[in-house]
Amino acid sequence: MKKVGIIMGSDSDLPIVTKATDTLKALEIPFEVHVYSAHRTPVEARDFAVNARENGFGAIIAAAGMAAHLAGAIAANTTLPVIGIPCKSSNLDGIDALLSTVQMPTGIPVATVAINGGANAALLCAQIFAVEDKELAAKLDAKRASDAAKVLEKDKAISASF
Ligand code: RP5
Repeated sequence: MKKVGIIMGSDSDLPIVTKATDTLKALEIPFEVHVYSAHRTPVEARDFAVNARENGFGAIIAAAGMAAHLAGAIAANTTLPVIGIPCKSSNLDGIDALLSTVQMPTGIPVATVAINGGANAALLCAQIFAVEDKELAAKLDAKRASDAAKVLEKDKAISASF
């Protein structure tokens, strides 16, 4: 199976990235994690993206906050799918990162998840990989069913309490 590359702009983004790594671990999808910044280490960020396909990656998650150009800068240097996680790391509550990540110009797409949406970024990678992987698709179906069962349990409990 291809690997997921996870890049974060700063180690301060790690709590959000952990939601993605936990999800990938649960689905047994291999991944690598790095700290490369579009602004502080632009050469390393670019090199990672340029070589990602050859290095066995099938998708890249880029997590960054503030003026979050990381996902876009990665996407500019690869045609692998890039999923951006806007991180809430300033007084603007992540709206700055959300707009910086989602508003990509035509030709260089970034699939942007919710502010701090680490788990969904991993699930989207899994769904991309599952297009060609029936075993992984079955795991995703099982997770959906288990998540739904948990909600219905909560429904029962709440409903019974009134
Ligand atoms: C962004 O600036 C990082 O992705 C992080 O979310 C934010 C703050 O970085 P630090 O100052 O905590 O390193 O580039």
